[in-house]
Amino acid sequence: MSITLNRIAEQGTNGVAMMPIIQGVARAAATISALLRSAVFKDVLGEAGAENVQGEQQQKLDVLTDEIFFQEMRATGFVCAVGSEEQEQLQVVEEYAHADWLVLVDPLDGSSNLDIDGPVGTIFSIVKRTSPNLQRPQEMDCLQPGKQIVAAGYVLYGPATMLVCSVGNGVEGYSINPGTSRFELSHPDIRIPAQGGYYSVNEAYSSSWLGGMGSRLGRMKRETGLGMRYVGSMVADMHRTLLKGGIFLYPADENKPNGKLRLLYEAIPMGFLMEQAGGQAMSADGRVLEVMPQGLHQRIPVFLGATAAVSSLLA
Ligand code: AHM
Ligand code: MG
Repeated sequence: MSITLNRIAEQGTNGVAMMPIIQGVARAAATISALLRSAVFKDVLGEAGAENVQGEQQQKLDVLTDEIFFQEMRATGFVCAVGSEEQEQLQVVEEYAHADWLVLVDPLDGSSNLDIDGPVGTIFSIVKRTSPNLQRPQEMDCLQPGKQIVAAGYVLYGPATMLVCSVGNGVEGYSINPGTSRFELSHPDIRIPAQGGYYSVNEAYSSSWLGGMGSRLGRMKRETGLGMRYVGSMVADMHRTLLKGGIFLYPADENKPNGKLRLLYEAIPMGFLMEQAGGQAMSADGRVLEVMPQGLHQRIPVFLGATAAVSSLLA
């Protein structure tokens, strides 16, 4: 008998509250997965002709997936606003502006992989609003340190479509079963292996890394003997790191003094999952989950992985 997402309701103190929102994420994921499979036959690949708030070219699929995700969050009835990497400002769900929960999302991470049929993903986290429910939700409601988020996860659109999530009670993975079209539990209790695995970083930037990262990485490679893998799609690189062990990092460099990855949309949700899976999630000055966000689109260097690898790198 297969186990469905309903199992989330039985987990920890937040499972019941989180389940309808994570089911909304799953509906969005199923729609996005189908859209990606048929994208090459429709006019939805390539650039949308606009830049996002980060000054990056938006792909048509960035725009479409952002809209799909927002509509599914609205449909849950439990989400008062969505903060998205693709939107400069918080998007309020007008009908449910008094609801308790905000969702932060990178609807299509790694979208530079789309042209080569490479893996991409959706990353999300869920926080409880801090403003009174009678008010409209505001940006401030999103600016909470990662240790206060209640749930996070990602969807990997690879050979299988997989939802990996945590409600603060460990990490589980559910895969779409093409026979039933439902997400079914495929990876219970994901724990990062303490030893082995790979290091994963864009080493092309090593000559301009800051903070002595080049020599730190050299030392870590000697101490751990890890091999190297890098997809350039954070969800795929994190997924491998969680399942196989090792470390994923995106350090600061001369051209990107705060790194590339976004605190709210990428670092916090992935850091939450990494800690829930028994690993470490660090930035330049300490735990990712302790960093107080200053803005919706803030960037931060990240070092996520097994304790031995992270300690060896940052010692
Ligand atoms: P995106 O959100 O615009 O897709 O950018 C984030 C992606 C991550 O998935 C990945 O880890 C990183 O950018 C790769 O960057 P680089 O090409 O500099 O190695
Ligand atoms: Mg993105």
